[in-house]
Amino acid sequence: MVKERTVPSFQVDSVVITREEGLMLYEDMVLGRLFEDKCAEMYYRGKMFGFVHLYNGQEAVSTGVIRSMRRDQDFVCSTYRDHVHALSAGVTAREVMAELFGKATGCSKGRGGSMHMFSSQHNLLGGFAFVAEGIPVATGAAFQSKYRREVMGDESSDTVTACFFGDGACNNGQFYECLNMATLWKLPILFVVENNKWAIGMAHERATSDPEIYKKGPAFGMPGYEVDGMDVLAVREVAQKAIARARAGEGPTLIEALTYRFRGHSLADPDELRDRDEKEFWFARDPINKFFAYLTEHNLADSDELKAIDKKVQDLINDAVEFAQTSPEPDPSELYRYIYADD
Ligand SMILES: Cc1ncc(C[n+]2csc(CCOP(=O)(O)OP(=O)(O)O)c2C)c(N)n1
Ligand SMILES: [Mg+2]
Repeated sequence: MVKERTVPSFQVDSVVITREEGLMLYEDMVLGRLFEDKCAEMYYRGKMFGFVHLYNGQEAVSTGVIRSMRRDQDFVCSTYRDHVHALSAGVTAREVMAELFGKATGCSKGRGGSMHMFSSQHNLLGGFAFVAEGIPVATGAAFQSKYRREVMGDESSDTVTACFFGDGACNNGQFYECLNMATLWKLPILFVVENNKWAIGMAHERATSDPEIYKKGPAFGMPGYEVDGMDVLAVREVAQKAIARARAGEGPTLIEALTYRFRGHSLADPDELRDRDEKEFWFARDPINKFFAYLTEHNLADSDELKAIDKKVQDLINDAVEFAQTSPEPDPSELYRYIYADD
């Protein structure tokens, strides 16, 4: 039997959510899951190229954090595993799918592909392909929020940045440098580690001095929280606390969400290294099934209603594929466009 880290307990009964919030969180997670399933299908049909990293299993983290933020005002920074962060941030399924197909209608105009989702409209700072590369960019975004308020006198500048990265990124120097500066300058940022136990084929415990990443927060003078990353309500509660702290000018927070990717590292990974028992343990904790049960048990929704949401989301994704397929390729004459911000 695999020995798993004990996930902190969370009292769901202490949570207050309205039916509307519950349905919104559910729909956001289902959108992430069904979108990724469709990507796998399209990738194996040869519709997209390069590496494609799916987010299945980790939905509660994206939804719990990003849907607690102010859409289009707060900033989100991602990694190469970025499709679902983009969707939670408000980028449409059409634009994300078209980007994956390399089409001119994609959110990065077809120039980025899977690992480089970007949207200035939704303050999505990008997916970054180098491990930990987004952390300094997100730290810079948090810095500008504070600079605008304190140096340029813009009282309304109270935006918050959420920076997502993996357990593997926490062994990279940029992580430590940014934690240091974020506390030093009390920056409004959430460092969200999605600890899915693996960095490609490297097990987290084999690669790091102290596998409990949240403990590194207090070492840099910021709170560190360990949270069940398969429970959207637990993630949401911790995120709300960290966002309130950041918005109040009290500084950064490190959140370690314990989660698991349900598929291989990328669609090119046969996923033969991870233990079967380990996978079964985490599959049984599927965040969508868990939240489905919560909503029905607490009489916030009935199963038919939730299944109708699944169907609506599936239709939306089918429409996104149709849109991507029928969209034009970028025009070769535009090869040098969108290199500089003025474009
Ligand atoms: C600087 C750098 N080194 C190595 C790689 C190759 N690489 C791509 S993903 C990855 C694993 C990262 O794992 P983690 O941060 O846990 O994120 P996850 O894939 O689990 O979401 C590595 C080593 C890279 N992209 N960038
Ligand atoms: Mg990982």
